[in-house]
Amino acid sequence: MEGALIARDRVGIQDFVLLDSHNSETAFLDNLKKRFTEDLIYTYVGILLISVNPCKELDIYTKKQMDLYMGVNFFELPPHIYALADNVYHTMLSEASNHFILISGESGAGKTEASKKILQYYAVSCPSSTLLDTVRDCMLMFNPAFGNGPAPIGSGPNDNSSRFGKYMDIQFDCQGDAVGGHILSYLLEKSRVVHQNHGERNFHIFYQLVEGGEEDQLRHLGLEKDTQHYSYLVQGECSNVSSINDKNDWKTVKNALSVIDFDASDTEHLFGIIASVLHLGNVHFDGDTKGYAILNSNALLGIHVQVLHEALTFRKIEAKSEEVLSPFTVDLAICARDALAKAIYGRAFTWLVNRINESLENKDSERKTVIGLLDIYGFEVFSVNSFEQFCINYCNEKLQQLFIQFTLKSEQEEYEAEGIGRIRVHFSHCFSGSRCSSSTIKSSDLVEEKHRGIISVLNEECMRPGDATDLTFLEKLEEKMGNHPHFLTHKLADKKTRKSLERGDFRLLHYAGEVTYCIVGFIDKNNDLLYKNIKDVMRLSKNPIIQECFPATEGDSRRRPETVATQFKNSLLRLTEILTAKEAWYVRCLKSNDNKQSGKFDEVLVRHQVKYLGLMEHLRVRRAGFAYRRRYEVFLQRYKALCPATWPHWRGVPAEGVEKLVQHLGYKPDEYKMDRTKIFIRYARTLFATEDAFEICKHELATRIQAKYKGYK
Ligand code: AD9
Ligand code: MG
Repeated sequence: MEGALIARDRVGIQDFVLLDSHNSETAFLDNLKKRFTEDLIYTYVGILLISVNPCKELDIYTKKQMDLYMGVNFFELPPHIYALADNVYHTMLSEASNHFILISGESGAGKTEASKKILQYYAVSCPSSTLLDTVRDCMLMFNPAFGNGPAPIGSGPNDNSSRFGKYMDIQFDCQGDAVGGHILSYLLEKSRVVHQNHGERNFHIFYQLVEGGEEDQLRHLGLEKDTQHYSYLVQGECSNVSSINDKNDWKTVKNALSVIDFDASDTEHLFGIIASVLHLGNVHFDGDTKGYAILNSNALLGIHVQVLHEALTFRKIEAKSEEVLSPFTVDLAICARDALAKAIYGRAFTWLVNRINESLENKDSERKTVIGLLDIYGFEVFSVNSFEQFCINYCNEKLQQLFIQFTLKSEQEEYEAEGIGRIRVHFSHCFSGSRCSSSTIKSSDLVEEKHRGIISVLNEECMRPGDATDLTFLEKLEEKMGNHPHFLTHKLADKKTRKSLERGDFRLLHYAGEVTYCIVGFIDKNNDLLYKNIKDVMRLSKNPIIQECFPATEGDSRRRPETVATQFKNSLLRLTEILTAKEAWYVRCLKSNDNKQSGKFDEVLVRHQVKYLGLMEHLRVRRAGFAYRRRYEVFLQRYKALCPATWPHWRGVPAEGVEKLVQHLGYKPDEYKMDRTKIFIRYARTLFATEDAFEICKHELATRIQAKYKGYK
């Protein structure tokens, strides 16, 4: 296993715990780089997997590779995402416990690719995998088509940037068959539907439909076969991306829809919605003599043009028992139109997630265990950062905290529970406190604190429609956060820093670095309001999906809907609860360079990620503690052949068998500790020596059996 492998490994060390130069960042980076140059993109820190984006296709995801990793012990083969996936699966089965794999890293680092690889592995390796095929097909379609779009150029572009977060459960029965699945989606970046910055595309599905849709279908939907014709598709001046083939992807989408039992009419209705959004984008308003808006388009969504006209150009105000219509200016009508387009897409997206969940639902009530996969949008720093980046980065900050809490806490708890004592490691870099003296101040507190946090202040401003503007929100922030070391604005900055800040900006110091947010749109995006009469009108649509998306009950509710930031904060709280109840595994994805250039290892960029992801600290925890731990049963099962007292069977208590075994092997007292359920081995070399002995023993056994067999012949 590892001992033998280390010698065999071509380049570098495959587990950082074994690195000679203790805790040196330079040695850490050297090792990563060495391996990266040899296309060895995976490296372990104990059981944490680091993956460096190769920015090119590698020949390591074949069926043959999958077979190789199936059921093999974690350290027996070179590091691989399949090894991690396999180990999680087998641990789940043998311990009947629940697990999750947290995949993190900044935008473009390879998180979604990693989650796809894990799903593909399970689809091939699990005994009965029909359901997993469905899951995989759904994900291969749903992610890119409905939830992805390229991130802006200049930010380390990712043509397939995830514009929503996703947590997915796969449920297994006690035989290890996948029996169910469930997806939770987080905060879709709806604003992309109506507006794209330079270098961005809208969601891929729009282009796929226009480019790939059959002639009949397009005619039926009233669509032109030309993406340039649609105002919602051309704003980023980036409708064609060389790495994307919309026509082919369209086929994948159609195939996946059939997998989740979409019939012809479902498909027609879904694409009717996609087409309507495109049509809506082309709705223009002229001003009448008084400057009020008049709609100049034909019927949409099966709603009579006159009715839609009224909804998009007037606001209905209920005064006492009367209803008064107040006309919109052209600008307000455009806002109402865009709000409607976003709402339609957003709600249809949620509807589709629910529909996928229905088809993945486990109908059987038998006890099951779960592997969760978390693939969220990575930390983002663009040239202009808005409300979406604010939410995304806050989410990343929360996950980072969770990682630290889990790794540190679980290590400490395990040692304490086993009476091994406490370890102390300071995670100073990974909280957003690297610039200030106290590492306990976190930017997520600054964001989410009750009554005082940024979300609270934003919500308060959103409660004062009419009076509140983005600028009054900024002033309130300055009032409340003025002294916070992680918060800065033009007004609060010193002369030198002030130059880098516009008047409408605020800057936060996150764990991964500083981000400057442009305040424009915060209030509107957080409110995400849709006028009641527009909702009422949508209910008249003949499209059954639209009817489901705009239920009658919603219109009756007088309660103010929760703001977007509050919904997001609450969904992250629930996610934390889901994750805390499971055993954690980590894939930390690193971006090798900012230009998707294959083979380029940008040391400064990687060093920065290693730092803020807390990888050095994680390594320190691993080193300070016991590098390896094994349950007694597992340890005994593997090495029992090395000791006459345990071979071929140990009939007593497993812990005693292990004690006999390690004494026979000559372990020194400081090399290991025995706890309630596991043996802890301090040095990798001890384990490797054992593993080498095992290799020899296996070899001898095989030779002996062969000789015996020959004797019979
Ligand atoms: V974002 O936060 O959603 O913007 P991700 O998800 O971290 O981001 P993604 O998985 O989409 O990044 O990877 C970006 C691109 O890098 C992919 O489209 C691939 O072209 C490339 N990539 C990433 N990982 C691998 C890999 N293991 N092998 C080959 C890869 N290419
Ligand atoms: Mg992604």
